[in-house]
Amino acid sequence: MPHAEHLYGPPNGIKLVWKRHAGICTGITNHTFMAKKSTKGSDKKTADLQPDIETGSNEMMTTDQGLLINDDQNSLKAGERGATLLEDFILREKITHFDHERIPERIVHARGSAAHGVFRVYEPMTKYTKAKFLQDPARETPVFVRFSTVAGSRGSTDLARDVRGFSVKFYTDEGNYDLVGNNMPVFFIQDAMKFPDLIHAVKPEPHNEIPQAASAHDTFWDFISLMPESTHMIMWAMSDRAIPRSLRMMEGFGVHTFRLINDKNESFFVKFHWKPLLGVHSVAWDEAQVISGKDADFHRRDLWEAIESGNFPEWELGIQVIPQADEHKFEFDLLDPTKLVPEELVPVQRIGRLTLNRNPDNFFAETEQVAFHPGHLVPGIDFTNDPLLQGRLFSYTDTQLSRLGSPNFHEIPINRSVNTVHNNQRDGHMRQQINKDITSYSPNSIGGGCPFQAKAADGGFTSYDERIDSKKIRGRSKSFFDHFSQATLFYNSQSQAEQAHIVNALRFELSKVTIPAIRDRMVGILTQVDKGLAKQVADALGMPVPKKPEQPINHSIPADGKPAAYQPIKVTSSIEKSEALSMANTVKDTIQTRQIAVLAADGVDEALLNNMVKKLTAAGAQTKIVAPHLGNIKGNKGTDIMVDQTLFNTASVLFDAVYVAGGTANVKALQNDGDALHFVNQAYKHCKAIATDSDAAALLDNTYIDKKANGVITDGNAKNFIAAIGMHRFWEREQQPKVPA
Ligand code: HDE
Repeated sequence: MPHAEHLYGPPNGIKLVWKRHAGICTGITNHTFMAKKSTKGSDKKTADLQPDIETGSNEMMTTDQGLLINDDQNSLKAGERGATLLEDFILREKITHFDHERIPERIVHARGSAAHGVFRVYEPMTKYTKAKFLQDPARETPVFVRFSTVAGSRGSTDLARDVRGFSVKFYTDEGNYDLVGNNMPVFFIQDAMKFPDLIHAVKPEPHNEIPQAASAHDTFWDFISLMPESTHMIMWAMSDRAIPRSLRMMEGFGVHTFRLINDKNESFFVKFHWKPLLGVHSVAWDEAQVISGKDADFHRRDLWEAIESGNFPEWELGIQVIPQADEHKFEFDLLDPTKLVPEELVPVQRIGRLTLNRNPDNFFAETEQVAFHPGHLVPGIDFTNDPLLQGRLFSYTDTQLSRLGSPNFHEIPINRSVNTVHNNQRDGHMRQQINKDITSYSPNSIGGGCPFQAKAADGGFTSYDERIDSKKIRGRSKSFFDHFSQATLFYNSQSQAEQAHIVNALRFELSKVTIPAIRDRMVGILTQVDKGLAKQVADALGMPVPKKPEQPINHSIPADGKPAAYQPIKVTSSIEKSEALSMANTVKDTIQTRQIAVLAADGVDEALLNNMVKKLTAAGAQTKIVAPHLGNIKGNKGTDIMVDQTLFNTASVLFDAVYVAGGTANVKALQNDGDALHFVNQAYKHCKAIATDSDAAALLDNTYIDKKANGVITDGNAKNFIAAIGMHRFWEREQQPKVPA
């Protein structure tokens, strides 16, 4: 046994460094989420409440039954070269566990990233709701937030053109409250009955499972072109909102109209919003496609790194409150999830702040096993009859049963309520709780009647006593028949550049459709939104705008009618434009957490480089030295400067802006380096801020860059560069002759 000592500890010379909990085995604790105070960076030391089994420095490897393992390198064999013995229970335990490591991925929203954090309300919301977590500004409510794409599978790219999920689990003292929303305020369909159809249409086609995480294919547009109620959502999905710069720079929306209920049992309709403090920003479509190849984890990495470096992402919770009496005041139906309530009609009140301050410790245990449900409510919040929401109330528990495999999914640490759970639910797969009482029924006398029901005054949940008095019907209200006016409102509210991006997205997607009749129907629908939009799309598809567009058939049945096709209508919107719908009006005065590439080679002017890096860092940005090789480069004064990334292993699309430092030898090297030229060309193509020191401006002569264009700074002025980065992008550059790569 020449290597025997290796089996009993680390090989000589290798010092084991345990990541955390050195010397302590925490075992499985009862709860994960007691508020963890966190200042800067990760607060792993306080993670002593974590529900994972940690390895201490003196601990030995065991089987799942706790038996110490003597040899984890070799299976048990009949002789040195013999067959493996069935008797080897240690091998079988290990392989069996491995074979069952995967659980079914979510049918939608499979690709996700999450973080822990806290929520705090600014003022008591007593006027509108009795929900306790919305009363006390001194109280921090722990949260777990999961972001996701919808269509792709678990390993798909972050940068797919898609809706983003934005799910928040509040661990309140009154039980878990889940706000399971999206980054767009409306949805494709009005009735839950159509959800499986929508998802079947957008998922990869069943014969060849192509394309992954993309809506640009026949079945999706076939369905959409026959579902005029999707038109408003399609405008959002084709806009830049579908390709966010960062999960930290997205809005969130509850989508449906919910209810707030106060302690006098008064009900208010409410729309929920999340407003990111860094503003709402997106990337260019060409950029998104390149990022998908260069770094498919772009959003996941960005979220993780921001939290690790102490740059905690923040959002304000906004509410639009509509008194019960105003239910029918609008030209749209509040129960119709294809409509938003323009902020001009009902302003958004910002009532609290969400801060994400801790990364999960284990992706599977937390991000994968978290189970959201729009039906996880607390007293003071309730549903409306939105038919999409009503269908969701069934779906989410049902899906957890197949995904997590047991009705005990609420006992998985990430899903546990901080309020102690007492009820008569018992047993089932993987039950964790050991109930010691003999009564699992109510009423009982043996158990003293426990657990008791809670009075409403003591926090017992009561549903809002909405009056319902009607016939059973399959159909929908005529107030749901307008499918185009808010699609037009959205399009009209966009800046010129944003409109151009919608046109291009539709051109891209529809050009991937192989069946001409589908393209015809879609362009026909677009004529209902805006004639100019339809014409521009049709031109790129090489087809005429249908003279008499095929009237889209609405398949829903009027509540009072027969099951015959009828035409959707377009009502006149009471406003023509809504500022809040355009990202052009977002926050543009901060460069916090922006990633800046500093291109440099041997001979770089150290003074200029240091000065720029210092100023960018002071303004909150993060700089990376990108050079032709790894290791160090030599500055013009002979100093070794450490390189972060190379022109070969990174790319311009992974940065927000580029700075090219001065220095004669440096400029000469970069000027003749194809990768460096490609780097700045691409930054220019994607309309990013570019700065050079005065002598380094010569490098731009070898590129497609117009030195006079907006956002191009050629005198090394840091102040102007910082202001330009804050603008996010200079989309007007897209009008100029295009950069080829
Ligand atoms: Fe979901 N949705 N959904 N959805 N949804 C799921 O639940 C469903 C809808 C949303 O990070 C599933 O646990 C139906 C609207 C998010 O874990 C499933 C309908 C909105 C997430 C499901 C909708 C959403 C989901 C899949 C139409 C925005 C990810 C896995 C009636 C308001 C949650 C799961 C996470 C996940 C069903 C429509 C948001 C299958 C039937 C509208 C953010 O239950």
